[in-house]
Amino acid sequence: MSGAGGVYTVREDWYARVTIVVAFIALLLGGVFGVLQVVSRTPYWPNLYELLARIGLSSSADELYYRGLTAHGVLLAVVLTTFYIVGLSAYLTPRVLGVNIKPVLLNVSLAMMVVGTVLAAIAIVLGWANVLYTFYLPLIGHPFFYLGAALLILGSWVFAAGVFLAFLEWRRTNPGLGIPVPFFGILTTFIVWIMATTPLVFIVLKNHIPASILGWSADVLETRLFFWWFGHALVYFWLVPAITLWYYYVPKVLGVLLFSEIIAKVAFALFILASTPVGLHHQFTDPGINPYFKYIQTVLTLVVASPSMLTAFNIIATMERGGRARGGEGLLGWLFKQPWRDPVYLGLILAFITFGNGGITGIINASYQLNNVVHNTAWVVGHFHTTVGTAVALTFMVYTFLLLRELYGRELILKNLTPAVPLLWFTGMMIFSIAYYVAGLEGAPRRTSDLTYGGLIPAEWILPLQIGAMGALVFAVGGLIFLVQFFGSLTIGTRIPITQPATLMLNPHPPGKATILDRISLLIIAAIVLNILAYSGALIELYGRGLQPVPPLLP
Ligand code: HAS
Repeated sequence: MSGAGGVYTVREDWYARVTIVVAFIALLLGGVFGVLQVVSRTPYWPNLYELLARIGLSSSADELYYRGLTAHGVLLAVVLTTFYIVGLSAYLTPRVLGVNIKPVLLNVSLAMMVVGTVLAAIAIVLGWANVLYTFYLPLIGHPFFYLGAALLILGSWVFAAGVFLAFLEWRRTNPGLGIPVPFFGILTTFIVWIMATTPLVFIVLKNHIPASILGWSADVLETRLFFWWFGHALVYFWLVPAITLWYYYVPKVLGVLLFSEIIAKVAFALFILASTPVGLHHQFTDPGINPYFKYIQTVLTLVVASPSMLTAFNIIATMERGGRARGGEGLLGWLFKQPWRDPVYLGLILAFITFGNGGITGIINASYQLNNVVHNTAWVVGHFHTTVGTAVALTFMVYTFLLLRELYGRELILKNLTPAVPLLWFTGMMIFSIAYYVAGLEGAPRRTSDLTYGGLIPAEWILPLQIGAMGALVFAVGGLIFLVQFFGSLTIGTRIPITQPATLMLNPHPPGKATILDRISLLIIAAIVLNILAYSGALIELYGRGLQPVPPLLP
């Protein structure tokens, strides 16, 4: 099949088809664990883990809860996102650039990622790694868990190498041309990913794998410092592809140009610069780190929040431009002229609006003082379900309605139900998140198997947690409809000829001349310098004081 510039996309499309199917298998399994969890930890609702323990799945409901929570977090926050993002990028890269990704890199990457996922899944499903998706030491899991995670990440690095090589090839044949916005998004995604995962790979090799295989002791604060150096940048690895799809699809459907291509590129550049040097905002309550270093990273956190605000402005201005071009008048008339009947558009905008909810709570989390109120409470659960759980996951789901036709060559089944997916997900998530914010502000904790505290649960927690659980069931129904449509279309959907990629991915912005923003190497150097500045103080403090290793502990 030929695409932009006559490029053949057979290998990339095969890779994308497989990885996106794996991503949605993860959504299916992770979703089941999510439902089990929310029902079981809602006060006065049945504890499903107790029933499962009674039929012999484990000796204790508590153990099953942590096993389920590990599975839920790893499947959704790691497997769903990573597999979807590499798949989407494999699909977009040749279409936007007109350059192929080297097939050998696609094959090696896929093999490593799948083997890694299977190894980690074995460890989690058998209850050998109840360490949650943050796997803080000294809690320790089976070596399969860490080796699997390492393979998954290294496999994605191999894919990233393919994207970078394709970019260099494009740059060689297009000197002086600005990078097309959708590809700028992909490039940003993988630059952030490599910068994020480098500290993680270092600490997993230094501490987790020796602790797991040889029982070596490790320093807890050192592990957490490197984990969060990765952990916050990770969220922009999830977010940037979603933003890329908003930038691509919103103007395309409205038939107008993006309000500002420069603002879009500035936003991506800021993500490259400031995604990684901010992890200390997850460690405000950790002792042993000088508050000055935490303050520096608080400021940088506000810097990394700014590209999201630029995105908000750019998308809303594009919507207004499109609405007015379609006849919308007055202050808000343009809102009624949006193509709301297009379920993909509707879903992307609902995901975008939900990001407003999650983003604002992120700013609250990032405040040194307010973080003390919300840290480790249900509030944080509300925050990440609106960000990664909706801004990202809902964007990926609704965009897949298009990919079913354009990538898999299948007609969507149960078409009339399609708008229900974004509407139920959005409504359920709003109820869930707001109720969990309220519960969190009342002090309800996250990550505890017994929320009733042996019958001593404060009355203020009960109603919000129950309302939140109802919201969760609403968005779970939306997710179920999506999964039925996705897997159903793949198996019984009518086969259709695949649209020419060139028409699907026609770039609404013909790229202009390169500017300073297209000097990717400068951005990378500046980002590395910023990381050194932001982290050197905390590292000198940590290593200067001397490590205090403790032996690993089985959960
Ligand atoms: Fe976060 C914890 C701070 C963004 C994910 N975050 C988490 C965790 C996850 C997560 C998973 O400072 C939990 C980790 C764990 O297990 O412990 N986060 C932020 C900040 C931002 C932020 C400042 N987070 C994200 C994104 C995520 C994500 C994006 C996933 C994709 N987060 C924190 C902090 C913690 C944290 C602390 C630690 C908490 C603790 O104590 O444990 C910012 O990047 C957010 C900027 C975004 C905005 C929103 C812009 C508005 C938009 C839409 C506007 C729409 C409108 C509607 C107005 C400022 C884009 C228009 C209407 C129409 C009709 C069109």
